[in-house]
Amino acid sequence: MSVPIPTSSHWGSYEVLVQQGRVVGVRPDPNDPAPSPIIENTPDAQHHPTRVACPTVRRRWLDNGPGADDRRGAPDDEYVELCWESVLDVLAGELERVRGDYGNAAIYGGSYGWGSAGRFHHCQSQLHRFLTTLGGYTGSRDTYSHAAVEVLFPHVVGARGAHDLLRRPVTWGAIAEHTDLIITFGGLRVSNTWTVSGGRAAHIAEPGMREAARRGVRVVSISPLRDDTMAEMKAEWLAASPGTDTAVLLALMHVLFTEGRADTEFLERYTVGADVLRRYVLGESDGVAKTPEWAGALSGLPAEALRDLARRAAAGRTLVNVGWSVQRARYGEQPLWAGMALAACLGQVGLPGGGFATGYGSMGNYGGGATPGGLPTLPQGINPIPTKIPVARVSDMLLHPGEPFDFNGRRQRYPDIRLVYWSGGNPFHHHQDLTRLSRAFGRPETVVVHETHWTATARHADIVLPATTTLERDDYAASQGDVRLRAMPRAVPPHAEARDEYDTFAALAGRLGAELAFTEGRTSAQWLAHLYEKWRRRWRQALPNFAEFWEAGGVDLPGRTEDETLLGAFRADPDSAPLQTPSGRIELYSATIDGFGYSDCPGHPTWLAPQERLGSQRSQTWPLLLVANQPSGRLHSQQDMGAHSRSQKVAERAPIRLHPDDAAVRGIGDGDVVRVANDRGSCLAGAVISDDVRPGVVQLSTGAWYDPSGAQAGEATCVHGNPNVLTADVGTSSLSQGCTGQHALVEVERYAGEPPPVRVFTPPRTTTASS
Ligand code: PGD
Repeated sequence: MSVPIPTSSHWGSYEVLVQQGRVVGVRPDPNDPAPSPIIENTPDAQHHPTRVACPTVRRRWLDNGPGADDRRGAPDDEYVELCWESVLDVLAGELERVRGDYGNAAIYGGSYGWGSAGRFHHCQSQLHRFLTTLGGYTGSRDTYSHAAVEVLFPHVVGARGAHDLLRRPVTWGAIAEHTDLIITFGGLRVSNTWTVSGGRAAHIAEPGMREAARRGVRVVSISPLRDDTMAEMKAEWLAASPGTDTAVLLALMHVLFTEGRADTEFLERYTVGADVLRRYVLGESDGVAKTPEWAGALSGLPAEALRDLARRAAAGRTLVNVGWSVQRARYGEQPLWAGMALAACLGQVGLPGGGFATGYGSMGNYGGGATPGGLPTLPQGINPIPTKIPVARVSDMLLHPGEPFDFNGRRQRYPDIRLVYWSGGNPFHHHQDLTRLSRAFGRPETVVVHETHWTATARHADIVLPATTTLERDDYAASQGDVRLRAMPRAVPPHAEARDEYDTFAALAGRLGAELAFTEGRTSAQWLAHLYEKWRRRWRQALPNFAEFWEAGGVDLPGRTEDETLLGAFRADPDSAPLQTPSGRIELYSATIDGFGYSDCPGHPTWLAPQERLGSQRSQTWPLLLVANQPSGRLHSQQDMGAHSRSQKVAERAPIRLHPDDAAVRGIGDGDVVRVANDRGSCLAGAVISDDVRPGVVQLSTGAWYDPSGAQAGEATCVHGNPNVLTADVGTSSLSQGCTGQHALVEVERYAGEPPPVRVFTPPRTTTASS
């Protein structure tokens, strides 16, 4: 007889069914209107052989001591199991050595990653708090998700406007009520809405989209993938060539300007730089008119369809949405800025259900209301080391210590990192050009990773400490805009010797004379109550105390807002509620950005032709454009061994979708193993032939565990299908330096012969200290 225990995760709240200390099944939360199938991955992942069982140290590091080592990540590497006390002594000694010899800035604790849901056991907060109590660390800033949004929009709509764009977008309810037309670049992908960083009580986006469709909201989806918008929305699919969205947006503005449909009153009152933009769009400043024919030649979309779309956009309430995937590419700032410019030309910014948005269809909480009152949060302290790198520049930092780089108007230098400390992220999933990343991970003297599983990142570490999963510890979860803070009671005992990271850091802090600073004298249980009560005191209205909250299994979040119109106050009165930009207006031309002098991010929305694009010089060698989007089988690389993720694999490998025409000329059939390659690397994948993919485009989602076991035999850089062996490690631009993992030019061929096995789901060779 199994016992249901409620839990929460980045992919929603659900129940795990527990029998004799093991998770044997899952059940959707009855209060979730659209549960995610990703929950089905949990039982396999929870008890998988790749769980890290004991504290381990790489044999070569143990034998040779700290130092650069280009064999980190070698598939035949050996690990040695040590007892907790010994490994903590070793690690504390190493932290002490690095701090003493090089200073705290030599420790990289940027540690990007989603880790797991839960407000207290949040990996990054725990690590940052720990390193801060030791005197600090080099950190990272912004995200792989949307760095271009984070850096660009403070220039365009001010800091508050940029915050609201991400945190307080118009709800799906308001869209259903007010919007006539959504023009969405990158679609509205349902599987992206299954996940929300931090956990989610209920999935609201999918029902929101259905309701909008039912109420007659029309959707035009500009994307290389038909199913980037769910069939029920009956979207018109404009299958643009990837990376040409800015050209399409400029052409839509061209129609508005030339046909007298641009809202000049709005542009005059609420924006600056409209004239600069207009002259550029009309070709007066550069001699190239951005006509629908011009954009049609780049995007492959019929000029008449663009003309018609611009007219329809001007005729009703229109919402322009640019999905985060679109900005996760070279020059990713441009479609965002051009999207805002189009909304401004339509004169609809600040109207209910109209204007500009970035994030519908990108994550599950977007359009679900806001929780401005915040959530219980573990304080991280103030890091005394000011150095922060743009998060996606990690390989550059490790490979080029001391060298300069540009970022958002500043010239900075990369620090000299000697120790990398990672917890709750998988850079060998999330970073681009993994061969280069592997080289970069060879540079530090020591790499430390806390992990639940033997990911590729753990296999690049010298010291690997086993962490408990969310199911093995008490916590509570909610995300931005959520409806309820949910208790997450421990469901099963810790796997083998896995420990809560709080206890690991407390023990390390104890060895380094910082125990009280880290723990403040509290146990985990006391922290949970303390953080909850601290948060509760902020609300005047009666909320249950911690014991009552825990007993009830949750509390509805107070202070939620649902009825806002983005930039509504600014629209109502731009003089009394100006934006926090230099002009107080929407900056369609930014003198600040122009002043940076970046050729890869000029002072107004500009068409810049990316190299990784159909029709580029490079595409003559690598003729197919790979879209490396977010997977629907799992969250990122998490629980890749789970049932739902496995159900999508083809011949054990990640599925790659090809258009029938592209498959036919290459002699590729459904289910074939294929080799996907370019000059950066190659991977094997399983072919799925589908006309949901635009011709010339192939789609291989991220997140298959990186498996370099066949590399030496020349089989492929990754035999399992991780697209980041193919993507370029280059920033969006000098402005944001964001991740550009979405697009890569490749060639695909049938794999001749017997494909090599996928070995990554077998843990690395481990021995005990005495053997
Ligand atoms: P995850 O697989 O979620 O990927 O990159 P991210 O690193 O967040 O990694 C989280 C890790 O945390 C997992 O390995 C998991 O096992 C571990 N973990 C879970 N719980 C715990 C815990 O309690 N303790 C510890 N120590 N570890 C834990 C995601 C990133 O990838 C993101 S956000 C985006 S948007 C990017 N998207 C793309 C893309 O679109 N295209 C490409 N090519 N590349 C991308 N990379 C980026």
